[in-house]
Amino acid sequence: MVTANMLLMSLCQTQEYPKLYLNTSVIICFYNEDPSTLFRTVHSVLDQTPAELLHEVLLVDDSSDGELLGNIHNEVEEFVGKNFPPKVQLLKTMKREGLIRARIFGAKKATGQVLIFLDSHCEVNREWVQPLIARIQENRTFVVTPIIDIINSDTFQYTSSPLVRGGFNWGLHFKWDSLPDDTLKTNEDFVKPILSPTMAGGLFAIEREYFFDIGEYDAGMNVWGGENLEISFRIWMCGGRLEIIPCSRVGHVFRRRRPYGSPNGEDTMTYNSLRAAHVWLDDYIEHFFHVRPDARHVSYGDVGPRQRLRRLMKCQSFDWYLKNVYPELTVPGKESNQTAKKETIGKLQSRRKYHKKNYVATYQIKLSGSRLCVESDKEVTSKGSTLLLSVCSRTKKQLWSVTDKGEMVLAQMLCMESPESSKQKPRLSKCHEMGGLQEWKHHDDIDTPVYNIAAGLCLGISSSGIKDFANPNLDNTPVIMTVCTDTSAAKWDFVKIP
Ligand code: UD2
Ligand code: MN
Repeated sequence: MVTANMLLMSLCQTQEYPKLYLNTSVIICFYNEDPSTLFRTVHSVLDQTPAELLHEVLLVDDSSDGELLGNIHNEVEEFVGKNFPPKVQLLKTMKREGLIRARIFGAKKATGQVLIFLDSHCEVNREWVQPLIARIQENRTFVVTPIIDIINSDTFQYTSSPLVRGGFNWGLHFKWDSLPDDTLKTNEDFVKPILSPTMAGGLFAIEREYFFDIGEYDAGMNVWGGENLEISFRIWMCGGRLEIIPCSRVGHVFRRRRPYGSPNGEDTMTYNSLRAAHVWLDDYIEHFFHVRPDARHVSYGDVGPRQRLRRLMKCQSFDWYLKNVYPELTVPGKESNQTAKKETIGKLQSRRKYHKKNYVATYQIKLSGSRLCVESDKEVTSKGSTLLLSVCSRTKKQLWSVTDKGEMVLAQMLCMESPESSKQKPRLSKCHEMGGLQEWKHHDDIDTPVYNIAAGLCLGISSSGIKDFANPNLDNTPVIMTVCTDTSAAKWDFVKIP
């Protein structure tokens, strides 16, 4: 089976771009980053970007003060002077500003025509920059992001991410959403820009003057969090457009823990989200307070200048944004017609097609490097069964048939279903044919993560046993759902049963 990502790679290789005439300033802010990781990021940019398109790389030290890592600034300064060409420059803020003001600081020093922001722990992939610049050349109000691939924080192993887009929930947390139905119909659809309601935040390209025209960032935001939704709302509501460009890929180290806090222990995510909400959400702010009652009386500084900016630019309402850009978001109390309709159709279809599944192949799902397979803890007909690891054998309880919709059906009876949060375990459930928690992404060979987009989680085993795959005590270990970058997320071999 050709996976979506293999298809994408071959399609991207044959893409042709127009003559590229905009050059770029790559801006990398860092605070207490391990210098070797920062250098790795810079090396990848120098190696993978055509020199004529790379005007400069600005490293912005946000006044790092890490004790564990020694004097980071001096170390970076010395290394940059010795090992990098003059177009790599090191800058430093006067005091710790947080990533939002550090990025504004970098942007103001930049002189390239396109700004590209990267986190300080990335690895850009082949031909990453061309598709981004090409798109901005078409229209300066397009703000574009690469697909963010995953670099494992323990091994630095690089894994490609599935095609998803950015959304958020009413707690104003960013989340990944699967693409709307019918987005990917033809081969060309796989390489075309994907409209995205929001961006993850760290990695994007924007024409330099446009960045300032639409109000850079809210400089009143502190340290970390929320600025990604704020700039996303602003771009869409004030006449721009946010896209993911599938042929541009950049790996990012997803860490279990950030190596810093905020200076006064302040919850900057809430503070910043409140600022964004008061400027952009109009009456919809009540939905935020509904899930965050604690935030209603938290102070958020002065947002007057940002509200004036919104008026000055004559931006659209949040209602417009929800209707036109993100109709998929459920507004509490207003079940959208679209979802209601989809559900009815879905139910009808599942009744009609229940016995006519398109099976692609049947597999045992083996924990990589072990002799243990995923098995149901009860009979294959038993709804609600949880899953555990057991020595691989050709019992019905271990035979998973994969359908063309990404379902994994045990003994062609019940579907593996992910819970919504990692607090619960995956279980066997009646197949409903509507994707969601029953839709899984994986490669059909060895060493693959098994990802559930709807849950945003991966199949794993409880972390106690994972380091020692040969350990026979892993027998009977429960299978769980876990954050994909966590050590308890496992790699699996899909062993095809002829
Ligand atoms: C994500 C974004 C990140 C940012 C954040 C929300 C991706 C891949 N990453 O979190 O870019 O949008 O969401 O705010 O989309 N930094 C400073 N000063 C500080 C703190 C951080 O310069 O006071 C730097 C840090 O070294 C890094 C960047 O800002 O290069 C982003 O920080 P992060 O990697 O801790 O954020 P991340 O990836 O968890
Ligand atoms: Mn990061």
